[in-house]
Order: sequence, then structure tokens, then C-alpha cells
Amino acid sequence: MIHEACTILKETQTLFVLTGAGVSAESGIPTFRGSSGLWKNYSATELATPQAFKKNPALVWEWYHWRQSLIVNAEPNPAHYALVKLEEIMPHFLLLTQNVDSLHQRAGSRNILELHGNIFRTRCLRCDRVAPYKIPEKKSDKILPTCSCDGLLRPDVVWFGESIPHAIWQRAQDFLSHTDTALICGTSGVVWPAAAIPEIARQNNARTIEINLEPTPVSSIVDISIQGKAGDLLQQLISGLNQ
Ligand code: BV8
Ligand code: ZN
Repeated sequence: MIHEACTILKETQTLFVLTGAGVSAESGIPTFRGSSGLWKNYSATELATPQAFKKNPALVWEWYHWRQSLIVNAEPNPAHYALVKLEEIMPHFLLLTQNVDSLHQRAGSRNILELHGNIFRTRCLRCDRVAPYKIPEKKSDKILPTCSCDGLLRPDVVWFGESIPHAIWQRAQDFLSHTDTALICGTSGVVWPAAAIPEIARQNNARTIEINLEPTPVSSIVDISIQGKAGDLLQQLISGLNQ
């Protein structure tokens, strides 16, 4: 399987990569649907919604602060670094990530689109200002961060039920329209509209390769589905390309 995938990548000039939480798993970041995806018995899909934030902003901020502290203490893993290498090798490359953890950027990926926003940015509910955000040093009792305009800040991420940033979606579609190969990595393929990407790639006559620990709804529609850890398999792809 790795050999066939390498053969396809050797013939590839334009590579589109979609990543999900599985690519950050080996950095110790819990995935959304895996067993470690729970926090205080809440599932991510219960907390990552505008309704949850409206009902209990302090709880949702506590969850984001917990995730931010996990991420700042984590390092990019071999999967992230292999994708940086792929970007260096490929004449044309675009990485669309569903992850909000900045680990691709910290590893050195450059041509990257964040489909679901970024956990280290906030947006003001009153003035819409977007700004970088670091967890407050001291655990202030005022857990709700506010803007200089006094408006309540929210994480600048796309919650369930919120639309995807149109410009980002459009740029991904434009790139897919002339993509030779789409590599779908570490995503369960259940969150829309990202889950539509493999089918869109196929409709654009791209070859499709999936890397995941287990079979997903995507596995039956891609050309090659390779099971295993993204960190191992992506590094094997790089070694295969260097031969
Ligand atoms: C929208 C940011 C519409 C927040 C996230 C049909 C069409 C349109 C919408 C819908 C639809 N059907 C349902 C919907 C609603 C919803 C949806 O998809 N629900 C799901 C649960 C059914 N979609 C939306 O709400 C989207 N909005 O389409 O709006 C609209 C239109 C107009 C006007 C109004 C609305 C917005 C979805 C974005 C949600 N935000 N994140 C935050 O992070 O806090 S999604 C969240 O899930 C993360 O971004 C995560 O990346 C993403 C997807 O999950 P995965 O990345 O796949 O992670 P998961 O845990 O699921 O799986 C991990 C995988 O990795 C597994 O397969 C595992 O096997 C594998 N793995 C683990 N370890 C490894 C590994 N693989 C390799 N190596 C390893 N080591
Ligand atoms: Zn403001």
C-alpha cells in the first residue's frame, strides 16, 4: 500500500492534504471522538457550540483553557514534520486542516488553511475584533476574557452549527479543481463539510489516499486507504519518495 501511494505521489505535481485531529494525536492532543475525547464527561460536540457558550461561557472557556494548556505544552510530532517535507518536495501544495492547534504552523507548514479557526485567537462578540489570545498567567477568578471594548471574547473557532469561513472554503475548492492527488489524514470523516472533501477531490479526477488508524466512511471511496499511525506512515511515504 505504501509502495502504491509512493508511486502516485511521485507522479504528483499538485498535492492537496486534509488533516484532522488524528494528526495531532501523537502529540498527546485528545481527538474529538476517540476515547480520550471527553473532558469532565462532556463530549466536544456538546461544548463546541454557540448554544453551549451562550448557556455557560465559563464552562466552555474552561474547556478551551484546558486544551490551550495541553497544546502549548505539546510538540509537533513526526506526522506534522513529514507534511512539512511533503510541502518542500511538491511543486504545488495546499494543507487544509480541521485542527485549531497551530501545530502544523509550529512544525513549519506554510501553505495552510484553517477550516475551523484557531484556538489561540479570540473574537469579540460586541466589536468582532479578532486578536491573538494567551491563557491568562495567573488563574484569575475572572475566567471570562473581555475585549478592550468590554465585549465578551469567544474562541475564534468554527463551532458546530456555524458556517465555515467562505473564503477559506472557496480557496480549498479552487485548489481542488486542479489537484492531482488528495491525501486525507487522521480524520474520522464525519464532520461536514470537510467530510465532503474526498468526494469533491474524486469528482475533480484527483487520486485519493487516506491515512487513518482505522477504517472511516472515507475508506470506501478513496483509491488507497492505509491503516496505521500518521506519524509512521507519513514518514514512510517521505522515505519512499526519497528512494
Ligand atoms: C456547517 C472547531 C452549516 C472547534 C470543529 C451536512 C452539511 C453541513 C453541516 C452538517 C451536515 N451534517 C451535519 C452537519 C452539522 C455539523 C456536523 O458535521 N456535525 C457532525 C458531528 C455530524 N457541521 C457543522 O456544524 C459545520 N458547519 O457545516 O454549517 C451551516 C451552513 C450555513 C449556515 C449555518 C450553518 C461546522 C463544523 C466545524 C465544527 N468545529 N472544531 C474546536 O475545535 O473547538 S470540528 C472538530 O471535529 C475538530 O475541528 C476536528 O478536527 C473535527 C473533525 O474531527 P476529526 O478531526 O476527524 O477528529 P475525530 O476525533 O473525529 O477523528 C480523529 C480521527 O483520527 C479518527 O478517525 C482516528 O481513527 C484517527 N486517528 C487517531 N489517532 C491517529 C489517527 N489517525 C492516524 N494516526 C493517528 N495516530
Ligand atoms: Zn470588542
